[in-house]
Amino acid sequence: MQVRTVSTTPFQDQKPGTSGLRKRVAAFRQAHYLENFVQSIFDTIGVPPHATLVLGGDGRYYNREAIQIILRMAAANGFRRVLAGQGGILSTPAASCVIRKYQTHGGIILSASHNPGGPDGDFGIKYNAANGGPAPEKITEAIYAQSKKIAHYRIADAPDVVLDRPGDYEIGGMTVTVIDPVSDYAGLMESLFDFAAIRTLLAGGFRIRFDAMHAVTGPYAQEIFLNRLGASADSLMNAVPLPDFGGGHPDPNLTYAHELVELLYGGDAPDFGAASDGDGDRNMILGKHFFVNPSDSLAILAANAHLVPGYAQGLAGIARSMPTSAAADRVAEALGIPCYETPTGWKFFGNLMDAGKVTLCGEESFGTGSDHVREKDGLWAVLFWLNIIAARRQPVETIVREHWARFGRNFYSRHDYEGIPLDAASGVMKLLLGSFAQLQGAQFGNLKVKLCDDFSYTDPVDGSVSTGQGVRILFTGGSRIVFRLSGTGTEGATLRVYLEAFEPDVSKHHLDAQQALAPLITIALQISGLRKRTGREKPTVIT
Ligand code: VG1
Ligand code: CO
Repeated sequence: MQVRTVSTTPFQDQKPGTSGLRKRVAAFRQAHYLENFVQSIFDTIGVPPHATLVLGGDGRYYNREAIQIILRMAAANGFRRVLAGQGGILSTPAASCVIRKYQTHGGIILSASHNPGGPDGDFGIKYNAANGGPAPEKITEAIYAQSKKIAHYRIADAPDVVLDRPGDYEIGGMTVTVIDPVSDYAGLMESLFDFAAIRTLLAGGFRIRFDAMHAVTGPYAQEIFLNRLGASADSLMNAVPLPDFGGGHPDPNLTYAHELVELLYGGDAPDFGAASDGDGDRNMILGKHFFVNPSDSLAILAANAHLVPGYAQGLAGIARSMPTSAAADRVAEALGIPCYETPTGWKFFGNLMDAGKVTLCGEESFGTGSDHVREKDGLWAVLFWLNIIAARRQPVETIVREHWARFGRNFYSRHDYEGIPLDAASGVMKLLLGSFAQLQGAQFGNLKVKLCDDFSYTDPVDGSVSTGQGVRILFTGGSRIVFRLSGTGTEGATLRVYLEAFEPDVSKHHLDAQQALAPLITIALQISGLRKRTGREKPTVIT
């Protein structure tokens, strides 16, 4: 094998965000750009003898080219084997599953998740460690530091590997094992959930509709819902992955998954609707004419986990990201288990799961998962819901309303201001950070500020500290407003405003969330001056 050592110069912008490095496709296509980052990963993690790497992506534009480059670099950097998804495909949770099942050294996942794809869209890359989870901050920081001083990368001269048929292929002394991207994952799902009960539910006329949004979950949904659970073919939509996701925005929320939403809110609606994102780690759950807030979803899964075979032995604990509503906290309290509050991003859950401190984790951003893998998992959440419905024999809406009646309702919403100028976004944050003294104890109508701070987190397992994780304005009575800048965008800045109010009174649970949160929305606009600074009258997306 001919290994070339190529001289290169660093790029200054390879800092991983909330979930890996995301840039426009055009940025990744610059000479040496991808190679620099991949070499920085290998230099940081070290490649021990006989190491195996998992490699796959969400199938978006540039996925195949990137995989060929990474295979040649893996061979040149001393990997013994790469497990690659057939066709270059592996959903994020499936990659996590494969890393764990085959006890590999780690994996590289190519995805920009819910960001649009195509030649003018986004591409992304992230490294997951041997536990199957996103590399923790100290590793992503080290990769970034390495990317700023890199001088060479190593790459083998070898022809492309055919990725379209399972089997073993040789490249520069390294074996590439092309695996079926679906079967290990589908097997894991079957081991956790009561497939027989779900099959009976579906056979009895319960109608479901799953929207893969032209992204990676299509083949997984085909195998799990159609082949293994006997759902009818019309249960799936947009199930063929496309490199540009059909021109859409593969983000399962009320705005971007509107095709599914219209069906579920229309006449003769199915009983259950769900969608997943570009790389398969997010989920949206809908009932007939009903939307399940993701924060509520986490709480409801926890409260009903005893009905699901994989979790019937009990939960060790729950973790949620800071902006996620406190609905899960009350369930944890009732179950007598701990609830942890972490910064945004799945990488903060890994240590807690590895240490056996938590079983379920969730984020308000349509992410839920458990310690079965170390990523959030879209189809897992859908199956969890179907298992609960099969056991309780109640519609989605009834399950949610009964939950609120028992635990109280956490009205919740997130308002995103996307693509605003960077200086306007940082101006808003700076203003807020400078107003803590003034806000502390301030009275707004019947809401009184109890505390404001810039959230920081000390990992209870390794003691690492993460600061600057979002401005929190906490009111007496449990209401709060959180302001945060997104760490996954590729253009301008996205300001996220998270709003939450707790309502124990069941006679008010029917209210619309925006209506119930109106006083908080007014306060948020007032104290941040965001309309003036951003020139935006309204958020781009409300979830
Ligand atoms: C967003 C979400 C966060 C999630 C992250 C990755 O991050 O808010 O909860 O973990 O995306 O999800 P940010 O920094 O833009 O708010 V995914 O499906 O893109 O891997
Ligand atoms: Co995702």
